[in-house]
Amino acid sequence: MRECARDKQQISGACHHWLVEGLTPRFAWQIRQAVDLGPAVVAAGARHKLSERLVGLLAARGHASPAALDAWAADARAGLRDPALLPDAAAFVARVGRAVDGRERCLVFGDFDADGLTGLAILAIALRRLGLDVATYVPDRTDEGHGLSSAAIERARVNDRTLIVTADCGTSSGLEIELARAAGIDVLVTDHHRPPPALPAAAAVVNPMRADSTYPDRGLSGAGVALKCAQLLLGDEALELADLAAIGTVADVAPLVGENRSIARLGLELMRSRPRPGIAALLSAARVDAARISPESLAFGLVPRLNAGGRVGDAEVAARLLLAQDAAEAERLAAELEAANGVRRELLATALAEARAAVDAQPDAPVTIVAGPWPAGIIGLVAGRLADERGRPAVVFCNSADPWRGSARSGGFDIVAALATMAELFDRYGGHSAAAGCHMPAANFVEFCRRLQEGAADLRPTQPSLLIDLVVEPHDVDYRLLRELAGLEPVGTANPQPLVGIRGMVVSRVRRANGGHSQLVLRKGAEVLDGICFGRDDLPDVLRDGDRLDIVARLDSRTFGGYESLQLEIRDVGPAGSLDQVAPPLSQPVRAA
Ligand SMILES: [Mn+2]
Repeated sequence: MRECARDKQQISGACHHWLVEGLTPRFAWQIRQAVDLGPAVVAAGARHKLSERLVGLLAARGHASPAALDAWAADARAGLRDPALLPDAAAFVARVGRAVDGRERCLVFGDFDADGLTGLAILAIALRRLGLDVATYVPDRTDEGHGLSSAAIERARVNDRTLIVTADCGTSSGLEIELARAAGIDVLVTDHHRPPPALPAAAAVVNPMRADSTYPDRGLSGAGVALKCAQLLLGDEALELADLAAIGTVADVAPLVGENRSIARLGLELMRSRPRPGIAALLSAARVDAARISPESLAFGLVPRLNAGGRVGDAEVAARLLLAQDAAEAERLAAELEAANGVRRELLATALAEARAAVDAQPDAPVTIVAGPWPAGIIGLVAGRLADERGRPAVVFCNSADPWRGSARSGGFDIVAALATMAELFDRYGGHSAAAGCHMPAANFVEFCRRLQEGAADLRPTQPSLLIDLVVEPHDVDYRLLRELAGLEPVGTANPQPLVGIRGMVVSRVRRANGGHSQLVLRKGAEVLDGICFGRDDLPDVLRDGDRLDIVARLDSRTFGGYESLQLEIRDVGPAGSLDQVAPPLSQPVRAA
């Protein structure tokens, strides 16, 4: 063992220095590959008054040409595409025009999650602005499931509604659309889901994912497609609805690059400056300061509340909230959602505890599979948590009715491809590489477990990783760096929060904080920096004053007692020198254009 220079810090005979070295990072650290900036890129950065460090960060994230930097720095509206390029745009406009001329009554049908609900609100507002009589319909998650439902068609029929417009669904509802046609109802589909081989016989299928689509951006959410349809009808006036589209975009974890970045920028600005009543009520329920609203606060504050109705109560409440015109009504509906969200939280906590207890009995299984009497609206959340915690795929079933409902999360494994190899076990299944769902007769459970575990036998739990944007010395951590990092906003999916690796920070104080977190005071020269490490209550046991650490953190600014100060949101810690041991990228640096 190495000689310890700090005898007084020896603990129960062991040298403390050894303990710090024994502190290994929880994550696999990776450093984003630096790009060799050419003079044209440096010049483009200077033209937009971006610091060279920020240009370097952007280039390493793939914005490595003058054109990409121009697009990044441009006005948000400049990033919007021409909605007329969407497939069936002309048919959509023509059919709505006929409805206006004929004073037809319409029904807007939206999926029960936050993307569908915001898409529904966008379309309902846009169609009403044209003078149409519009009713809305949100299907029940348990009774009706995803896609246009026959109950909605029946509702339209008895109320003499002759046009249905879908939001975030409908591309796979061929049978229901036939039913509607037989009842004399036309359907306009607006959607972003991957289409089946045959498109439905709708009056229009506005979906950028169609095989024949030439739309230049394939990342739109369902609410994003709804916004583009509103643009077709209202022109620039539709951009007042970008707040709703931004929520749907974040809720659907759509990439915040390309057109989605523009939608997010426009929408966040609207929510900061003049939120509509429903959003103002949700922000105050979630205790989100409108001035600090971000994709992250939407994802953690607003989206779970909008989804709560669909999961444990009535999703129509969320639709009415988004459409509410006065503050009093909005507050009442937001309180209803708040109650549903509380129930959702309790159900999730109970289901998670029960599921964890069950899977503890199968520690070595390559896939976590568990069934329990949990609500169908909760099992996807349970599967997501188990996949994260255990670093491997998870499938969670609701077994309270036969067929069972199942929800799967990939944990880095193509789950829908695995389900496809045993399609005969399901009544139905679907999804994408990261998340999938199925309906399965209870009798098939044993066979399902056997085949999925066998198929995944080679899988090993993966150590989650942190991708570091920039490695700096402690004296580089200042407000200037924070401002430059803010140049990457809005951050979210596909444009993540920038992480900074900081070399050799010295621990000045460490203590346990409420809620299983640790608070650290770290020295940089003569000054100190406050840090918080969420979800780690072990640090006070392994760290002592004077220890030298490398840390990976996100920079933030906190206001406390009227003073603003930098704060480090620490994602991981390792002994000093850890950052120098991160393996360099295997490939050669990319040269910028
Ligand atoms: Mn969607």
